[in-house]
Amino acid sequence: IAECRKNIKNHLATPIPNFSRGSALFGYIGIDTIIEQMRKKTMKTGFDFNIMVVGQSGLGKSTLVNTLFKSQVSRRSTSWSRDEKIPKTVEIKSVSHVIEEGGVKMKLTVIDTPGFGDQINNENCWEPISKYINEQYEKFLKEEVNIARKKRIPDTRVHCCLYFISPTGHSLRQLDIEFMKHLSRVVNIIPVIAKSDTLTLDEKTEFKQKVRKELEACGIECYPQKEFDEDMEDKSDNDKIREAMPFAVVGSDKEYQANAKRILGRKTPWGVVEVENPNHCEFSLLRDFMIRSHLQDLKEVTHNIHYETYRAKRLNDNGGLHPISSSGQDTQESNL
Ligand SMILES: Nc1nc2c(ncn2[C@@H]2O[C@H](COP(=O)(O)OP(=O)(O)OP(=O)(O)O)[C@@H](O)[C@H]2O)c(=O)[nH]1
Ligand SMILES: [Mg+2]
Repeated sequence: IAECRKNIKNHLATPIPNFSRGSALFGYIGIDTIIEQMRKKTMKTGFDFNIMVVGQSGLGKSTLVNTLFKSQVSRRSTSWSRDEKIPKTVEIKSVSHVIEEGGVKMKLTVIDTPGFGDQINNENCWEPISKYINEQYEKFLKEEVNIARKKRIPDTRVHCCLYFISPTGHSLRQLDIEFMKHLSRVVNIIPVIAKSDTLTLDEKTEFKQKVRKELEACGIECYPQKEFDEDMEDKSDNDKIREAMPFAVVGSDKEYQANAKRILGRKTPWGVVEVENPNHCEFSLLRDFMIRSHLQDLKEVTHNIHYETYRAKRLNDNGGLHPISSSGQDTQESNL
């Protein structure tokens, strides 16, 4: 106690260097170390991030899945080789890859879906996709209401859905509008213009503008949704993104040699379209937007808005979901 008193006396005797700082009156508490504590925790547990690709058949969805894994996203992780020709996708399939950077582990899962819109009757063709998304919410909800719930529930919910628009240069198809109208309420949709190497620069600019106008006219709210901008800074950052959307992408899983560097690209008679070169297409802009600037926000909107809506509806409909005991199935904790 005497030691303690002495310390306090000494402390009070020391002149306070900066009166404008409230905490200076009492000395440094260390509130800001929370950041370091959170960083350590995240490094230990890692995190899940799930992207889904959706759109009509043949627009390059499976190719873009490979592009994502072969691009700088995962270059530093174990080598990813899948060089055979990409077949037509016939069922929903997910590919996961643990990527580690600066000691932080991310389990990136990309969910590939079969193209739709090539049937005679395309009515409700988005149903299998909407079913898959809801199934992941249901899985999470069941884990949450479990009496003996896990410390960390594996997150398989779709954090962002890349919707592929055909590079027609005309307008959106009715099917695109219907899909986005239905799904934008349950998942974060990011529209992309597929195979943008088929458009000239002017066509691309014009088409992007047209798509933005059409989406607005149809009342479709893609990610980042205006209503969830938290402050003016958020709004001005997101406005820039909303003005740049939809990102015009090019996909490829073939590597070429350029200036002593291996690059992902598409070889044409008039040169190589470099997938990760921002002067050639917007793939790297899209990737940086999803991973470098908005990853946490995509996860938060999924959890706080989309999942919460599902959860409230489900609990209401059911008159309160009964606790479910551990089924033994799918109960493995995330092993990140
Ligand atoms: N020009 C061009 N062709 C592409 C691009 N991406 C993919 N392709 C080609 O388009 C064809 C179809 O690609 P996939 O990736 O199988 O298309 P998908 O959307 O997965 O098709 P489904 O599985 O039937 O839904 C392949 O021949 C690809 O090489 C691109 O960005 N530009
Ligand atoms: Mg496919």
